[in-house]
Amino acid sequence: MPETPWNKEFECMPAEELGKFQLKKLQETVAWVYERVPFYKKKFDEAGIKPQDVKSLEDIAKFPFTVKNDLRDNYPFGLCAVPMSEVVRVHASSGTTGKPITGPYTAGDLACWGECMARNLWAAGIRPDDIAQIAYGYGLFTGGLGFHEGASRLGCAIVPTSSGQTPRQLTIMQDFKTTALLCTPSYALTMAEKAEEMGIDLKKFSLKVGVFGAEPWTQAMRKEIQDRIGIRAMEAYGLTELGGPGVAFDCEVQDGLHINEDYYLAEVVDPETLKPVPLGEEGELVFTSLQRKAMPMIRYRTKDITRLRREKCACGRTLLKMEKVYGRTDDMLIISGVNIFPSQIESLLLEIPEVEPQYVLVVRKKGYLDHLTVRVEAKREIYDQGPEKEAEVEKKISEHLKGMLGISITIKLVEPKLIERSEGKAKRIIDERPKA
Ligand code: DLL
Repeated sequence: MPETPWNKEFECMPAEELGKFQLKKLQETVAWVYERVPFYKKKFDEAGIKPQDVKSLEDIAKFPFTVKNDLRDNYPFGLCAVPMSEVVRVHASSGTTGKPITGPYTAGDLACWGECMARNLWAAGIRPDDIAQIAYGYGLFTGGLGFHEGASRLGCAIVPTSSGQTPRQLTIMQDFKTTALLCTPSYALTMAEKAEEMGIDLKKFSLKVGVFGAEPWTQAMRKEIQDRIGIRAMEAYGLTELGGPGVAFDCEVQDGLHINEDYYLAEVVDPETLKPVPLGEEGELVFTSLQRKAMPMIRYRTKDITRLRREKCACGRTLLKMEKVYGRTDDMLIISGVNIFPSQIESLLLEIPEVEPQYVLVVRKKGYLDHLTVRVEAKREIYDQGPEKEAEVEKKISEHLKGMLGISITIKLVEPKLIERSEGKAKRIIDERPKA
């Protein structure tokens, strides 16, 4: 028997009833921003659409999109729909270029965040008697405090270590008998590796579950974490622009992430034509927030690539599912005309027993063409066998990638521990192409 969800009413609501709820919230949200945010008023007026034109959920397609640059242009609080006196917290994402993206919250927004995250943690199997070590970064990043909000709501014991200082994390984990580890998947692997180095067997710890997110990771990486740490590896998805983690989460079935549909209206669009695609087809994920007050988002283009599925999950939840994010439209590499996501390469590397799951992709220009080199760490026993063995493994990987992806990729085996370890989001791509 599946366990009852945190919020059975909404997580198991029949689709028709949920649709009615969403429509009401959508009408309120578009009216809210139209009246309060000049940016949205202008954009809606230009598109010839008024809040009262929203008669069905499909009408969302008539609204203009919002993109990251709109947030940058209105930095820091130009898209805020409430006076500062009602804002109680501001988060921000570092972003790779330019100004950060800000995310203000009202007290009500924080309460909603706590609810969304409590669903996530509960679905992962975390209960009030658990001890949750939050090793996502605390600060402007939404990871640490977002999980904190949810864990407080759920009522488990919080150990707010934040990220970094790995040996100390491990000591605390052992001494406090931590049962749930919350961090990025790449940091979980960094911890596993550190533990192995220190001769510590994490499987003997009290850990039973981890909730990982904030960066793309494959099913193969999930398995690796589960096997190495001896826990169930569960997932969280979200982004600063929509309030951080808590947008979607996976359940015990581990087959797709349930979207908190009473808070977020999801669409998938073709990234080129920007037309909505039918359920089940791949495209860019677009969200409209339905209950946020400080900074609602209308049709925010996430750049994350996935598919949506409406199906009754074996866990009992009726919430729409999104598949694990395959990658982003903007970290998609095009090598010899083939679109490649780092996650595809990761899955293939994890099939090679001679290497560690530590890699970076280096993109360079060779003549007119982009060329990809994968630097991946050899296992110690392979590396110690010397250059001949290395060349043999490089050839093996290169042939494997060529067979699966159809393109030639240079493989460079590197010494164990050479690749910089992640304490937060892993940096997987080094782009050495000249800037246009
Ligand atoms: O990473 C929020 C978060 C914190 C999510 C903790 C989960 C756990 P940003 O820093 O704004 O927010 O980055 C958002 O990270 O558009 C995705 O590309 C990526 N991302 C987040 N979660 C996942 C995931 C947080 N589970 C961007 N799988 C998003 C794949 C993810 N990518």
